[in-house]
Amino acid sequence: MSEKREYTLVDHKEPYRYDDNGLHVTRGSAWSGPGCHLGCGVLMYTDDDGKLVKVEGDPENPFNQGRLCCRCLALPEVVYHEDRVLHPMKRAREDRGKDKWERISWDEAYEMVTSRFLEIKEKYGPECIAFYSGTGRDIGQYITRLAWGFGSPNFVFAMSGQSCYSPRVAGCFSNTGAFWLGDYSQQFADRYDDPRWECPEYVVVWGNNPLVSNSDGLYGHWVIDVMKRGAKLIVIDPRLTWLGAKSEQFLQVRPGTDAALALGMINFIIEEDLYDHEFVDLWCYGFEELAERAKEYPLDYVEEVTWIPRDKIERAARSIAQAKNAILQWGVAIDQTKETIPTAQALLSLFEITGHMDKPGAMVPPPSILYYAGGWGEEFLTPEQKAKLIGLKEYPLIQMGFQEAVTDEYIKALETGEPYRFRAAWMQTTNPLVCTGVDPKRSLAAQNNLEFIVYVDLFMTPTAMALADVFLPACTYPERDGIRIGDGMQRGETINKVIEPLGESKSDMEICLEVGKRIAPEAWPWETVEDMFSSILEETGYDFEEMQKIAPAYMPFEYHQHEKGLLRSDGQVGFGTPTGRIELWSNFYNTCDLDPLPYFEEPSPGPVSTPELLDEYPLVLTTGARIWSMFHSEHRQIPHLRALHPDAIIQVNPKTCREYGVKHGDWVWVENQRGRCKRRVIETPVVEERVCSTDHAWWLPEAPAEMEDGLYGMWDLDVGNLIEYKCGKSGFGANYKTLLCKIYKVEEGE
Ligand SMILES: Nc1nc2c(c(=O)[nH]1)N[C@H]1C(S)=C(S)[C@@H](COP(=O)(O)OP(=O)(O)OC[C@H]3O[C@@H](n4cnc5c(=O)[nH]c(N)nc54)[C@H](O)[C@@H]3O)O[C@H]1N2
Ligand SMILES: Nc1nc2c(c(=O)[nH]1)N[C@H]1C(S)=C(S)[C@@H](COP(=O)(O)OP(=O)(O)OC[C@H]3O[C@@H](n4cnc5c(=O)[nH]c(N)nc54)[C@H](O)[C@@H]3O)O[C@H]1N2
Ligand code: SF4
Ligand SMILES: [Mo]
Repeated sequence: MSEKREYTLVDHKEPYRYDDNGLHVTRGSAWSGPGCHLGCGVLMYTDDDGKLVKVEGDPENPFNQGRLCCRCLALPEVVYHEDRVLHPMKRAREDRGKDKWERISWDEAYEMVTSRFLEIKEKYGPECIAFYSGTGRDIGQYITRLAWGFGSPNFVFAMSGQSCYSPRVAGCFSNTGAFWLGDYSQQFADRYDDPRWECPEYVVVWGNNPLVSNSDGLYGHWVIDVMKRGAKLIVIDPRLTWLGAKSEQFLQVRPGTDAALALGMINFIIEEDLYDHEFVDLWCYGFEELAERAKEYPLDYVEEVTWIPRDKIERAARSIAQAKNAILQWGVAIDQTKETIPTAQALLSLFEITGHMDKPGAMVPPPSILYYAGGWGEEFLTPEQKAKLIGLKEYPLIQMGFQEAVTDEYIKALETGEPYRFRAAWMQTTNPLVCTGVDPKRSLAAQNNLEFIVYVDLFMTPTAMALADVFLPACTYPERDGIRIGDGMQRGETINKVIEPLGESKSDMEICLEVGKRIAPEAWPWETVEDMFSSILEETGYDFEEMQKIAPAYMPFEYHQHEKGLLRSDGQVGFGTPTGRIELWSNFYNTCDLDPLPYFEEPSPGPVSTPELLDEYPLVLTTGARIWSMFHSEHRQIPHLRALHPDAIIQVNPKTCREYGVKHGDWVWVENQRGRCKRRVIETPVVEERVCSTDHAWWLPEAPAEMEDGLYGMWDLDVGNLIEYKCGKSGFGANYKTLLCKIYKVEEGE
């Protein structure tokens, strides 16, 4: 065991388990399942019968300071929901799509998985098995270890262009050698009171809706916390969000044109000589080239492209440039456009040339992440196997993200058997048919070519009903232990078991360990999950039990790391790039045969790139804006959460409603050249007349399950019907948030 790391701890009044008014309370961190991106501090209350009674926010936890959103408050409804699958099941391959499941024991399930996986490995090679994961949950790294330990490079996050987070991560690492987060003092145990922290002058919320989504390590209420301390907001969104309504400046952007907006601002800032000369001279590479490129984006042109009046763009650019410190609070809308890489590059460049990097209240690099969060188990993958990652040859940039296969190439591989035929898949924490994936008919046919599919989830889902051969039941977070090390600023937090897993469900980590031991014993040497957690925590000097007691534990943190040699592996000052500087002109993109400078490309289809479609499909459509009560395709069966958002909706401007003869509450078809889905109209001025915004990931757990009967109503509801598999030039990004459509009333009986 290493020496104990120096953590800053919270002065708790009670031990992590204590009694209160006849109930037993356990302090800990939330995570998944059900899904979420964060790990808020929770107090879980259980009774003498070992039942979870309620969950409250932990006021002593600096992260959320007692606050909690509806999904954690409704946790007991999830845990005890009658639809949970509580024992392993199997089904004959020819019965896919039918509700013909047969209960089996865990031993039989493990035996089936082990024998099929080992047989495929022996006959065809381990790369012929794909290991799928959904969005960031605390099981993510175990899935990559399962894949890599087994020898398969094919870790699949089944979004076209892996359009979530990975593109922004790849963009940041390629050109700065680090990842960057807004500094809301989350790295300090005493938060806003820490004397080192300074309040940002501006928070620029760009393609993100933090209050609702709490994504990627950011607790949305921090934006309000810093507003209360004086921060001003600029919100860039096609919809007037709650934060947008409270902002100093709201820029209602046309979906998919963010790169043009950022480049226009860069050009204006350089022309007006408002950039940070010292930071650019000392720490940036390629400024002249960026300035030259930005000249292609004069504000008259940018106004026309983005639909934002020029004076608003000027004001926002000036505010960002002249601010003492500012945060780029970007979101998934930046990933969900086909040319995401130059878009992310443009946004980041704007904050780089204005010097909002590595200082208090600006963008800061998270403290060194435990090895486990990066590429846990990567050492088991030989270079020869790694080279077989689907899409790596065509799109070398993908190695800078989360090392997922390029989904669009993977779907092709499933269809053609080239460069090799996939035989089986492990799907854990993902619902690719209605959520990550698009074009569900194509997606279903392609994945049906797999001979053997293992699916691990809490509930039956459309994907499992359509495709799985073995179903393994996972449990929720109060039913198991875990460690919360992942996204955002690192802190030691544990997930603490408070009730026994229901039925025969098991923790995801235990499932991975048990399967791992059987299919790749060298990678899974631990007896128990606790041993595994302690081994992950080894470099901290604490074992799992000790960490449970001291959590949350805050790592040391410093500002101005680039000036202190803390960002480079050789200990030199500067950034972890070939030039040692922030690369505005990207050497890495250049070696990947990509444009080294940011640019804007019109979304296609779109009102400018495909004018021929405009007569038929005159509206711009963005999809998937997050809703409070549901995490992607989850929570549809949870009564209190469903009540908050009972139907799949589309937001339409009142004037547009009148034009198309529809009104608030009507059911409409939303249709484009690829297909259609059903939506209920919300008449609202938050979207402008030319733009609509609609939900994603809809299915109805209450509807008939079998494929023949509509697969939980998904065929009519899936917005994926309107989206194609088509990634950007880098292998990243796809048009989830930039489509065209028309709307018309659903006829009676339809
Ligand atoms: N049109 C459109 N589509 C989108 C988006 C969009 O904006 N527009 N957003 C996309 C984005 S950004 C993402 S990340 C993807 C997300 O896609 P997914 O991560 O696949 O989405 P979920 O529906 O949250 O999760 C899938 C399944 O995981 C199960 N699950 C939850 N927690 C756990 C757990 O701890 N263990 C196990 N074993 N199972 C668990 C749930 O029950 C659910 O069935 O969707 C994408 N799809
Ligand atoms: N409750 C809940 N929370 C979630 C999730 C969930 O499903 N439910 N999903 C989680 C996941 S995986 C992710 S990735 C995050 C995502 O969290 P966010 O980044 O907040 O994602 P969205 O809500 O999809 O989009 C954010 C905003 O971008 C706007 N937008 C749409 N198109 C564009 C565009 O072209 N340009 C700009 N500038 N803005 C645009 C939308 O109107 C929306 O207000 O949320 C996570 N948190
Ligand atoms: S963001 Fe909401 S659902 Fe997620 S852990 Fe925090 S309170 Fe729970
Ligand atoms: Mo995501």
